[in-house]
Amino acid sequence: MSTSKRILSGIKPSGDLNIGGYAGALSQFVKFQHEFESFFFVPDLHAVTVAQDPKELHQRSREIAAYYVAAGIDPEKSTIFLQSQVPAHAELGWIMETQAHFGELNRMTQFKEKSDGKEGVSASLFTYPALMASDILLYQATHVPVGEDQTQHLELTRDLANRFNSRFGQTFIVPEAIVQDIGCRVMGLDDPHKKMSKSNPNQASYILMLDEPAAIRKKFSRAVTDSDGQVRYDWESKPAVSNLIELYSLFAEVSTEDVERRFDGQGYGAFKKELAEVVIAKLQPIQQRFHEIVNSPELDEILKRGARKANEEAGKTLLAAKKAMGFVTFD
Ligand code: ATP
Ligand code: LTN
Repeated sequence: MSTSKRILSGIKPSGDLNIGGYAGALSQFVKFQHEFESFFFVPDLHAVTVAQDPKELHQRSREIAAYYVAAGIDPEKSTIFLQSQVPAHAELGWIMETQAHFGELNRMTQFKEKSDGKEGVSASLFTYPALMASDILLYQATHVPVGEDQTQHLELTRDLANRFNSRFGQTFIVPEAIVQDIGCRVMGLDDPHKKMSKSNPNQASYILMLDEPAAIRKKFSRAVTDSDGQVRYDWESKPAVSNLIELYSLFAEVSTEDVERRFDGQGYGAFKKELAEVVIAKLQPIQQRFHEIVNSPELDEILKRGARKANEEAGKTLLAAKKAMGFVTFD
């Protein structure tokens, strides 16, 4: 079993990526690839737990992979692949369902939020965290960089790994979540109490990775603030401004104290204008590379190579897990 430091993470191809996903996930992937052996995948099997249009799913899956490369993940160093091209995910996912308790799955807040008030909720939306555990455990990941909303799923993954190991013998590494302080929970521009999310019907509440500069300037100029006029980082009393400070800090790669100092006494107008410019500056090269690669044979090659490597790695763990459980295997 591998003991080196490894990360695995992914972004669902279920909608247009916004800068919350960039802050909480993608920018972290880019940073950590140098420190860890890395696996970045597109959880397309997770996306279909809610209905997806086949054409859109197809295109969005390519898009997420293209964002990985465009944002700076080096496909020579990291493995980039599509979940549906590695059958072991579904197979270990089933095994994880046999280990997960109904009550545990029933406590997952993401399930509650996504199923609340909906008709025809799929069984897979309920068992989703078991598949997520399989994604992580198959690669013996030691660390999983995610936004704050995924920490509950990570806790369950740890519980399932421990449960399996104690029932059947040491098989899986028990992974740790990495949730960084800044940007792990980017809030909507219209409401600092709601996560920035593409499911919000108010389009001004989020900035998409592919938004044009004019749209970005407009959305930031309309972002809610408060009435005291000071650029001060204080989530308790100034959540809307603190959210913008975190975004500035993340996109300009400076500390939140630096942001406070820079805009001391300047008011929100100047701050928001410059925030829009730092976000535009960071997104522009990513957008350009994204458009070059998204429908290219280069991306196909990266994904094919990634699938080969991922199948190899995942196959080893799956076999070990099946043997440990007593399935007859011939190898
Ligand atoms: P949905 O809003 O449809 O549930 P999502 O954006 O939460 O989707 P993904 O696109 O798979 O789901 O998210 C990818 C990663 O980005 C996850 O690690 C998630 O925690 C992180 N993330 C998503 N939104 C935010 C946000 N507003 N702030 C910080 N991190 C986020
Ligand atoms: N559940 C995550 C997406 C996801 C994931 C994973 C993230 C599926 N499998 C494995 C990290 C590791 C989400 O909703 N954002």
